[in-house]
Amino acid sequence: MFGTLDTLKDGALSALYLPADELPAAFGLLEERGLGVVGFAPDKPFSLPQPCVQVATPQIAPKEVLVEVWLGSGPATGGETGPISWRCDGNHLFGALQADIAVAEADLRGTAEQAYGAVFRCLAEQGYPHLVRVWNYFPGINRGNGNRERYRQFNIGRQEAFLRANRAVTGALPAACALGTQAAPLTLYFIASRSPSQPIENPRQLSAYLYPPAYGPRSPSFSRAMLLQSAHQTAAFISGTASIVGHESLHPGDAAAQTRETLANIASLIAALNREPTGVGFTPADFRYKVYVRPGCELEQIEWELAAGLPDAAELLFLEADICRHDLLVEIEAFGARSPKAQGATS
Ligand code: 3EB
Repeated sequence: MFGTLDTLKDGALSALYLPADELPAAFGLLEERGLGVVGFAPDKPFSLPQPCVQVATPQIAPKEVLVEVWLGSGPATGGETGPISWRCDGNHLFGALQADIAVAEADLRGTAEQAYGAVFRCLAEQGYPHLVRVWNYFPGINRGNGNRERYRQFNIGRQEAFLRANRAVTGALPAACALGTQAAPLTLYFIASRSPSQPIENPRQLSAYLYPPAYGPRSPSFSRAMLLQSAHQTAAFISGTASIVGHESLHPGDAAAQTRETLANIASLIAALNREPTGVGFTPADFRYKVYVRPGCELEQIEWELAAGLPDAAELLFLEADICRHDLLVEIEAFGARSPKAQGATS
């Protein structure tokens, strides 16, 4: 059901979800083309040549423990720049950082600013200036009242780092997600590229970087999706997407309705991707989905809505995480790619 090794395309950036116990068998491939490996279990179950990130968002489903593997478009090399370990293939760079938990607990704003500062220095030094996608995780995302809330503090620090690096804080921003964990330090991983990608916004939603001050003194620095073009593929990163229309959270307390609204947002984003001159007729079947579910929230009705709203073969990974607004119960992100041969196809 999940990507297998024989589906790999040369020259493409790809994400695979492998059973954790199949990693040793894939070692040769990972050594050559692996950019990074992401696990969702509490321990680091493997030691590999590339950055290995442990994200403290426990896997809920499927039952088989999976790891997320990013493969580059060709032979990969790696290194470390400050607190970032990275690997790159000449087109894309995958990097990961885990900040010190004590620092993160005391001053999330400062930690976020330092973390993003380290990312930007790494990108400048390695020559991959364009941030395409960032995954952000830290404990207690909803803790703290009003503008002391940790997600809002994170947004201040993140935007401050963009400004200090002379980067735009509207428009050309990476796709992203920001989720709350029960423990573990601020954990961040990202994909950057040598050439720019196309940011895509969702007509159903106000751009997050334009959210009014009611959601915090500094807006979140991300775009709704990124369209990544190369000679070998067109890929799209859909940011964490939730039951937000305009700037308001809808359907508080109703996980099924939130899931339907989120799917409507994703459908609207896919339509927006396809309206781009470089868009390629993406369908929901081209994507692989990660579904974050708030702890204590019933999985069944979310699964039912996804089964009703997505193609039969849709690949879903369910993870437990706090969502960045206390009234949201579910958030869904997606990655998809089409090869030039498939481009324009109607299937
Ligand atoms: C939202 O649409 C829901 O702060 O990086 C989604 C994706 C969300 C990314 C981020 C937050 C982020 O506002 C939350």
